[in-house]
Amino acid sequence: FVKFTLNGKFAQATKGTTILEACRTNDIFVPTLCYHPNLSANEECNLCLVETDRTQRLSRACSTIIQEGMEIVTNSENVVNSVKHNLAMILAEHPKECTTCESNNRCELQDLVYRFGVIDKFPRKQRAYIPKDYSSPALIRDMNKCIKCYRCVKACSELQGMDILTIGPDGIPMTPKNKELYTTKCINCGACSFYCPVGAITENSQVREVSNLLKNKNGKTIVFQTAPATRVAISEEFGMEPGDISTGKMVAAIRKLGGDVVFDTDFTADLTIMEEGSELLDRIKNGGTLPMFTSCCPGWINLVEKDYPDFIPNLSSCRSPQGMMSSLIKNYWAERMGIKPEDVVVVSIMPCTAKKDEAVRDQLKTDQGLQETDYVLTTRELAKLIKLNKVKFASLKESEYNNPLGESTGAAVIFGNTGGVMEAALRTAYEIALEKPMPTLNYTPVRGFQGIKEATVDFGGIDLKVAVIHQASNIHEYMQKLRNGEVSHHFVEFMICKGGCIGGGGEPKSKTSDYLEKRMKGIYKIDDNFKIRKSHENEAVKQIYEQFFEHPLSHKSHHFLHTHYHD
Ligand code: HC0
Ligand code: SF4
Repeated sequence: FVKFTLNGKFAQATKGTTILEACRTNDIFVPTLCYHPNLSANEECNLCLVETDRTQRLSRACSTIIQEGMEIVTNSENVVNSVKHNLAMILAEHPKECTTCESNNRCELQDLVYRFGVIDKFPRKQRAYIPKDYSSPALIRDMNKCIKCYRCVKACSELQGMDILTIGPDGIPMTPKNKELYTTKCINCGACSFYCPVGAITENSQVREVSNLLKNKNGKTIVFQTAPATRVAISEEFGMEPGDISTGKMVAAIRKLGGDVVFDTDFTADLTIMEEGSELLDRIKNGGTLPMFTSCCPGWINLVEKDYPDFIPNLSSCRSPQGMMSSLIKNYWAERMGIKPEDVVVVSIMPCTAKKDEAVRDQLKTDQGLQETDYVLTTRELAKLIKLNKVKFASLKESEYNNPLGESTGAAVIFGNTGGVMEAALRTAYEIALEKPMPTLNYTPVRGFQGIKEATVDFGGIDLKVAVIHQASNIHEYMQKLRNGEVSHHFVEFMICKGGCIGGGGEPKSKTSDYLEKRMKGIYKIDDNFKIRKSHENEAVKQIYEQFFEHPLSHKSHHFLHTHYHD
């Protein structure tokens, strides 16, 4: 331990602690823009200034290690004036477009400028205009708003191992050869947008379109679907804790906004297990390509298509649950309801920016050429829509999903956590193959935050070898090992974001250090409380097979629930 004083009060911390970490533990506010606890420190923004001795010399709190006996002052006039000066310099280069900026009200620069009462005193420093990049359906880049904190660069390289963004000659992050994002090897994961403190990289928002649609329906029926991971994260936008379960309030809010029908993507997560589990057993029995890879994460699909096209045959042919749900709504449900598919608009609520990209895939259109998922709003965007309409989320009375496509199980909701698809698949595949339930439903070897998890399940005669990988940097490591023949598995689950969908690039930008753990716990709590925790026991799933698909992997399921990929 080292002992020191913090604004005159005695404190202690373990050796090696930075001043910034100690301030945060002691609830002392220190302004930062380039710092994020999940990324390495880079000393770019010059805002975390503190005095560390009795002179007025300033140090950066993010990179200064506390020494025994240090006298740290964070609130002197000298510190405050220096922070204000540095903020004013950043502001001089920043476009004043707050009122129309996607990041308005969640912008870290805006917060600090307000908090310190910074006056926009310097003459505008004109930077050469950089054309906005609207190429991606998932993300928009307006690098004129960049404050050179490089959190996007670090998210892309340190967390995702993608290295799409590098620091350009003018100090602004750039894509390879300055190409439009969509034409690079970017997988649209949205990690860059999640970590951007301002509005330089944001989700390609469809809030206005959906808002207008809900106000002026023009005879259309608006059908929503909500992904597993949204229900434990949206709460954070309304002052509740990460992991607080808001399923019923989220459904109620959507109804209040004008949504006509609300289905649960969890229903098609159960359906995915039926199809994908059967596909796995079929591949094992009939010598199909192994290991089979899960196919529900659209960032992962982009990565295979762009970086590992030789592994396309390993991908399950199942559409993602989002894709299956939209297909069911337009091709099955609409007809049953006597509504023309062109009069149905599907709005999908996802924790993920890459789902916006998945939605526009050519393969995911109806036979008549209609896009099946019309709009994708991230969890952040749904929260914005709710706030714009002044819906009092926290006090809403809970509402239930519509049926039959709103019925689900505990197996479906755990899709939102890394390892969840695997655990759900094992619960069903084991029981179908061995005609007895798995000894334990909570299959812990595939749970938790370890980057690469491996397990062997005794599948009555064969040892089924499975692996679960999350976060793109770990995926690169695994794929290298697979190429080199250093690993061998039957079935592998891949999720591009850390923690799985709960850590999606479109989730609320929570600042606590434990938000992922809390969201993960929230998901497992929902599963624990479900009466039915296995996909094949979902009555509505059984019914849809009886009435329409007949059996998994039938001709009809192939047509409506499966897909193919680009190489
Ligand atoms: Fe996921 Fe999904 S679980 S990818 O992580 O499979 O986005 O939440 O909706 O589609 O269900 C995301 C989350 C989904 C899909 C489901 C899968
Ligand atoms: Fe990198 Fe993901 Fe951002 Fe693309 S979306 S630039 S891969 S962090």
